[in-house]
Formats: sequence, C-alpha cells, structure tokens
Amino acid sequence: MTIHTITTAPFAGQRPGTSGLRKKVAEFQQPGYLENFVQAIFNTLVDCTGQTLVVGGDGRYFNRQAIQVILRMAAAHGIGKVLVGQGGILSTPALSCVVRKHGAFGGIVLSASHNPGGPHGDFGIKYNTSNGGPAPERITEAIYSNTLAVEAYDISDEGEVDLDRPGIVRIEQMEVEVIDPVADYAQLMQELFDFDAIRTLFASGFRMCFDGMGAVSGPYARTIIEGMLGAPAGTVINGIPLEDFGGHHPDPNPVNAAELIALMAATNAPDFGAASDGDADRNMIVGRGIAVTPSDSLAIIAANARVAPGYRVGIVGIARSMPTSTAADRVALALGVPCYETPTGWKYFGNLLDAGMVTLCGEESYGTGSDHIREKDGVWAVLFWLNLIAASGKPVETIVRDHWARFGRNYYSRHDYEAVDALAATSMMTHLRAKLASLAGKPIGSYTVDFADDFIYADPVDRSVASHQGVRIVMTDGSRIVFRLSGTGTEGATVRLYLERYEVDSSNHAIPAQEALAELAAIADSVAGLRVHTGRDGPTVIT
Ligand code: G16
Repeated sequence: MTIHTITTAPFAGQRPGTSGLRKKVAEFQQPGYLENFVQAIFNTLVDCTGQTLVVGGDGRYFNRQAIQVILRMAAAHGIGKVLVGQGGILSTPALSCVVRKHGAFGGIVLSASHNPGGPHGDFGIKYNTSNGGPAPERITEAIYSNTLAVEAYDISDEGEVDLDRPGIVRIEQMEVEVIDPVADYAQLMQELFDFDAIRTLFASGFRMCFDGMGAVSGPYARTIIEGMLGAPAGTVINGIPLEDFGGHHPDPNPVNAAELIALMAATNAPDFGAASDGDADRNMIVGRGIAVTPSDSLAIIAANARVAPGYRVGIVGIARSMPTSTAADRVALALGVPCYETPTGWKYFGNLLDAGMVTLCGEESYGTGSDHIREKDGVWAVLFWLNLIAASGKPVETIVRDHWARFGRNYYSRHDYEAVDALAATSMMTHLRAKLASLAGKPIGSYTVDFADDFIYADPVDRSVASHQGVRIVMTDGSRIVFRLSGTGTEGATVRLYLERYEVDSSNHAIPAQEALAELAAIADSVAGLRVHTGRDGPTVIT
C-alpha cells in the first residue's frame, strides 16, 4: 500500500493519431510503455485531484492488464473515484455517455477501434475530456510533449481489482466502482428512439441481423435489440466480445463484413442488416442487396431526423468530415440549416456540438452520431434506422432510392492503399501538393478542375486552425477527388483516395459505384502518380 515513483525514459513515437495512440500490442507490452503514456496524460491534466474518471475498453487483448495499471496510477495521482465497466468493458460511445451522465472529469478509452486485436494485433489508448469527447488537439499535443519529457511515473503497489465483480472497492484513497457497462447507455437510447414502434415492428415478424464482429457492440445490441426491443434471440451474431474478436477484422464495411453482405443478398435475406466495429462507434447499414454508404446514411438520417422522439424538434445543423460526400450538404440546404466541413477525426466535431451549432455529425469511415454524446455511435445509428423503418413502413432499399430521387445520388467510394512505404507515401503527397496551384481551371477527361487545395480548417468556435488535412481536387460539377494519409494505421502508411460524383438524374442512379467513379479514379492516379509512388497495381481495400 505504497505509492512508488519509478524512473523511466521516453519512448519515441507516442504522438496520438486521428484517435489516440494506437500501436501493436507488443509495443504496448514493453515495460514502461503504457505507464509513460498514462503518466503523460496525468502530467497534462491540471488539477485532477479528487476528480472522477471513467475507464473502459473494447475488451481486446491487453485491455484488462492496461486497466489494472491505469487504476493503480490513477490512485497514485490522487484521483477520487474511477468508474470502470464490468469486465473492463465500455464501448467508446458508452464511455462518452457515462462521463456525461456522471459529470466525470474525463475518461480513458482503451481501444484500437477497427484495427484487429489479439496478441499480434493492435492496442490503443485515448483520453476523453469532461464533455465525453476525444481530447482536442491542444491536449493531445500536450500529452505528446509530456511523453518526450517523462522521467518517472507514479504507481500504487496495491493488488488487482476484480473487474468482474460489480460494486465498490478502494485502491489507496481512491474509490473504484465496477459498473454495468450497458445500463446508462441503454437508458439514453430509450429516451431518443421510439422503442414502442420498434417493438411493434419486431413483433410483426420483421427480421434483422446485427453483426457484432466478435467485438464490444455485442452486449449493447443483445440487451437493447434482443432484450428491450424483443427481436428474436440470434438476431445478434458474433455478439460476445473476444480478446481477438474471433479473428474478425472488426471494421464494418462490405469487405470485412462479407458474411453479412452475402446474407443480405441471399433470397431469404432478413429485412435489415447492420454491423459495428471493435469499440462500437462505427456502423454499417445494409438493406436487401444494398449496403448504404456512410455518407448517404448521414444524409438520410438528417432528412428524416424528426421521426425519432429525440430529434422531433428538428436539427440545428450538420457537420461532416471533409472527405465525406456532400450528400448531407444537400439535405442541410433543403432544411435551411448549416453544414460544416471539418478535418477527419471525431474530435473536430466536439466544439460544434458543445456550442449547440450542430445536431448530427458523420464521417465516410462508417461513423455517425449526434449531440446525445461526444463520440460517434454505432448502435445509435442502427436504432435510428430501425426507428425510421418502423415509422415509414419502408424497407432500407426504398428509403435509399427515395432519398436519391429527391436529392440526387452522390456516388461515393474510398480506395485504400494499405501498409505502403511511409516515405513513398509522404513523397507522393508532397509532389501532389506542389501541383495543386496549377490544376485550377484545367480540363481533365470529361471534367474541369474548379479548385484544388490542401484542406485547412478554422474552427468557428475556438478559432484554432488545423492545416494539411487532405488534398481536394474539386471539379466544376462538384465531383471530388480527395487524398490523405490515414492517422490510425500501425504499419507503414495508408493512402486513402476518396472519390465522389454527383448525379441528379434518377435514370442514372443504378450504375455500379465503381463504374460510375472509374474516370475519376483514373484521373486521381494520373494526377498523383499513385501507382508509381506506391508501387501498387491497385487499392488493397475498396469500400
Ligand atoms: C477514427 C476517428 C475517425 C476517423 C477514423 C479514420 O475512427 O475517430 O474520426 O474518421 O479514425 O481515420 P483515418 O482515416 O485517419 O484512419 P475510429 O473508429 O478508428 O476511432
């Protein structure tokens, strides 16, 4: 029962990326690696003595060990109380919900999200502030600076907390409460959506398949969808969180959730399909024979927000990340509300949400959410779609086609070039940036470039500026080519190419997306020298 100060030395490369520090498990297992980063968090937080923190993760390999270290370090730093999810489990949206509901000082999320888990997979850690959202860049940068200067960390030598037993125990003076990871979140969902209407839908024989991908959404989906909403047992598949996600790559897109896509294309397909990722903040919506793009999902939710009790009064604004398609902008225009364009990373939505300037946010990377919490929320999006289906009496396919008929279709696709040599990727971006000024006004194939730039975001709330947030080549008809490097990968660099083409004529709405975008993809390759720089014949993953 002593607090020890352990001498340490900085590790290189502990700069948080798009969403926290993500590295291979083996890197985190090095003595002092996790401790250094946690010490850097505590060194950054001013005046956290006596405060409440929330801690939990997606249950991946190393989750439990990391929580024990964090608890003993929190006690050594004078934290008053820690709320920790039973079994070490808290989905990222549930952690955000718990931080807000209990007025906590902040939270520590243990997840590498959609990255694979297991001893050879990835692990991650990020700090969330008292609004329940990811720490903004000025805090993540301060944490990073502290990792470079750390010389010692403080830790209690008390024994392990039994994470499986609900209730309150103490480490030193600090209270640790092991809480039900689902209860607060489920209650919030009940306030936002018309559970009676969804219950009636399931009672009428409506069939759904929710793929938890062996990750953390399982307990939430089972409690809410099978339990509270009465969907038949077995509606949730891969619903038990496993340390290696059962070998799944828990990234809900048509490639990784191929089993669900095949099921939804079969003759006896359920009415509705959905999947969520490692930490349950992402979602994929699938109808019979159609996977809804995340960009379309955001636009459709925005256009129909009023069907859900939590959004009956309408929305005040929408925010989308820059690479996300402009489908939501068209809805915002029709509703007479603003649509903000932010850099990639949910943290950039925080100020807009806190200031009450937007109600809905979304990203092309399968993230959708609202002002109910400060993280994107996979199960929330699925419940919104269930509410919409129940209220409209229409299947997903019809909802999507009706939306395109009204607003036009934004054909959209992302091409990922994964694990590319980091220097080659950076050099490609440098060459591309150098060319941008010469592109405006230039005809290329059947397009003409309107403007080309490197996206800069000036936050309208705190005036902070984020530059180098991705290269945009925007055509005169609104079609777009966007390039950026991923900030979440752990191997080399991942080049992301985003393609978008707008088609207003509904007789042209049934073209396969890759076909509709083929010319833009070819232009992207020729302008950026993608294949030459990456040495690849084509993308690793197309979504
Ligand atoms: C994180 C961020 C998202 C971002 C995504 C992809 O998601 O929270 O805002 O869109 O990464 O980022 P990148 O393109 O840099 O890889 P998650 O679900 O991994 O936490």
